[in-house]
Amino acid sequence: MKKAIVTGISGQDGAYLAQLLLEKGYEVYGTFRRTSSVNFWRMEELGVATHPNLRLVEHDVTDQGATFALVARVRPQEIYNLAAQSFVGVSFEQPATTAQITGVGALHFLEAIRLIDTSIRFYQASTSEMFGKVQAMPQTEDTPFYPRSPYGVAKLYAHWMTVNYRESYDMFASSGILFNHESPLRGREFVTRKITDAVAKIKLGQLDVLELGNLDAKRDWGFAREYVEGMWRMLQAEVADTFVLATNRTETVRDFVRMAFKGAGIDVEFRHKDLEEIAVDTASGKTVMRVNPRFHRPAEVDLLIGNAAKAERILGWKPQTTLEQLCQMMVDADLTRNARGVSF
Ligand code: NDP
Ligand code: GDR
Repeated sequence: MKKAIVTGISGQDGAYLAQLLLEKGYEVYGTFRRTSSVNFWRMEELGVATHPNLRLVEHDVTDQGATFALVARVRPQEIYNLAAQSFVGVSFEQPATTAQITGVGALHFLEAIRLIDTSIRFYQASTSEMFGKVQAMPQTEDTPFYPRSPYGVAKLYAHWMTVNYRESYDMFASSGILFNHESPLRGREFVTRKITDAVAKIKLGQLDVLELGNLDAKRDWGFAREYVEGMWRMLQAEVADTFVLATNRTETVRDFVRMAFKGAGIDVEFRHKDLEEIAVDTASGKTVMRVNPRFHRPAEVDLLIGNAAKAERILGWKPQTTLEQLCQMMVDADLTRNARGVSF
């Protein structure tokens, strides 16, 4: 039985990847950090939290000694490093914490592999945030990086260390530059889920108005379940490499707002009021969305659109779910949860 360590098991991708690897017959060592109230709601929703081949292990990626001990004890064939302080907005307030977790955390695993067993395959969760300020469209593995947040800078460090260890020590260390991927398991602070959760609450009469920041930002949004399949394929490939995973379609946050309201049967119109943009329910005339400058970031990534041709050619990976289907899936899940009074 193959063994894999998955860091960040309590997060969106961790839950989907755990499910995928367990289905493939792996023994999964899912790591989570110690908190006063542990929450595995995502794995519970997927029905894998109590799977007999899942071992939940306490571990913090900022602890180098603990990382060595973990790798030496488990001796996995594969390590997927998904743990991160992954919220871009917070990285401006906690840049040093973000650097330690999101940047140096990856180095601890690379060092552990170098010193313990270089045959262990390593996946680093890199991100389109590394492209940051637009240098080319669409973005590919060859597009220059220009990160626009402490999160993006930390991820860039981890990405280059992964490339450097691959080239220096002949290690199988791959980096997946994944564009935004969403799902009903997305954290509620991220914009798509914030929108679908609020739309569901507005539909159910539990909330009046959704407040957002920059509506003009454009993102390439895909479905998380398909993206974790791409991670796994990267570690099954013949050679380690860097791959972009994306849908090659970009839409504004405003478009996603319209789509989500439509998914709940509400038609909205965007207008300006007191210099700020609002969205009005055309049936009731009520304001259901307004811009609050509190949600603007000190620096923004304006436009992301990726080209995953290399992943399709070498890994046979291709996104299947359209943004409309993804949005509807998220709205439906949030309608069900909020109707039951359950909201994660
Ligand atoms: P989440 O924020 O949902 O999950 C992040 C995970 O990291 C959580 O399990 C979190 O634990 C864990 N974590 C945070 N700090 C530590 C720490 N010090 N030690 C151990 N674990 C820690 O992110 P996603 O699942 O969406 O993303 C997975 C990875 O992919 C992340 O690295 C993210 O940056 C990256 N990525 C994500 C993209 C996306 O669109 N989703 C796109 C590109 C890259 P806890 O539950 O305790 O907070
Ligand atoms: P992002 O995702 O920063 O792309 O990082 P997020 O959903 O937070 O923001 C997307 C865009 O929406 C704009 N926006 C808002 N964002 C949030 N969170 N809340 C708001 O109210 C709001 N209003 C407008 C943002 O300014 C931004 O332009 C995600 C994370 O998963 C990273 O870990 C990952 O690396 C990248 O995607 C790819």
